[in-house]
Amino acid sequence: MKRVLITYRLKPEGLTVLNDKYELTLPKDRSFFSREEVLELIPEYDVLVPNFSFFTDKEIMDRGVNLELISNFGVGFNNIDVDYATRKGIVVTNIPKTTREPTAEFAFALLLGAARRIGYYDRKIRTPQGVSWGTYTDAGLPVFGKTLGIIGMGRIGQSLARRAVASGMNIIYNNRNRLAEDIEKQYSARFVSKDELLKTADFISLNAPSTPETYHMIGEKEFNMMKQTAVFINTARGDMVDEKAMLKALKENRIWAAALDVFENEPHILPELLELDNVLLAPHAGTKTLEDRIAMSVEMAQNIVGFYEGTYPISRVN
Ligand code: 8YV
Repeated sequence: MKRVLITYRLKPEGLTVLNDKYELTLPKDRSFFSREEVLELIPEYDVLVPNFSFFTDKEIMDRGVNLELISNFGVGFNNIDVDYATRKGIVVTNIPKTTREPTAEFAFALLLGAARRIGYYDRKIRTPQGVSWGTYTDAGLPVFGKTLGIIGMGRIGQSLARRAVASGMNIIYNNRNRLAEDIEKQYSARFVSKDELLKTADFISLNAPSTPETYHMIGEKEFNMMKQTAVFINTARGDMVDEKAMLKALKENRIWAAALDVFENEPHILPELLELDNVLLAPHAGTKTLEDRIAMSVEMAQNIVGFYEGTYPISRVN
């Protein structure tokens, strides 16, 4: 029986795909195994299931002498040294199907929330001084008729575009490769350079993967290129943005607002960001619904079954 080490508390519905056929170990009384615990256990296991916060590096793979598969619980795999896994002949899989719609939905919720200042209103209305109910209040920004610039037009970017188009937005995008014409047509999306996108978009959403090439791809120079009324949304990975430069841009009102689900040093958030009214914050919650977590668990488990039994197509990243 193949042995599977899961570093976090997975939903039982996901486990039913594996039960009886695989021997599973996962933390029962808390959310995560510590790195030390994984290092201790890993030599006995064939499969490792990390989540985005478990760094699966050389040390883990070298200790995992029986490791054949790393079945990542997430679409992003910047937590895994994929090159090293490839060199060791370890297969790495991810879960692009079930993370697509919830992440796009959350990105759009953040876009609307930041534009219409929902977090700000909610915060203020609860305070003794309250909010202004006056006729002259013009705190928000409309979304209808505005341009959304999507950096990274993969699955999640396209699902975000679909929602934005339905809300009357125009789409421009930048991507490693230009999309096929029929796909562009679906969203009336126009391919532009990154600079043009930064200069002309009213809303800018980051939906690209975190790689060494995309590290700090949005920094001081990029924030300075944006419109003063720009809203920046990040549901991808925190390390793609120079957080200090973003803080400066927000403090100096160089841009209008930011809506953030991810941070450079999660779960640590720059304390000064917490003090700003033009920032909407979430705790890496893009896929945090019970239904989506169950679906993600099943997709992850099917990667394992597919790998060993060939009964499901698997999503390989190497
Ligand atoms: C999850 C994510 O919260 O899929 C990803 O890459 O960042 C999120 O969907 C995470 O993977 C859970 O570990």
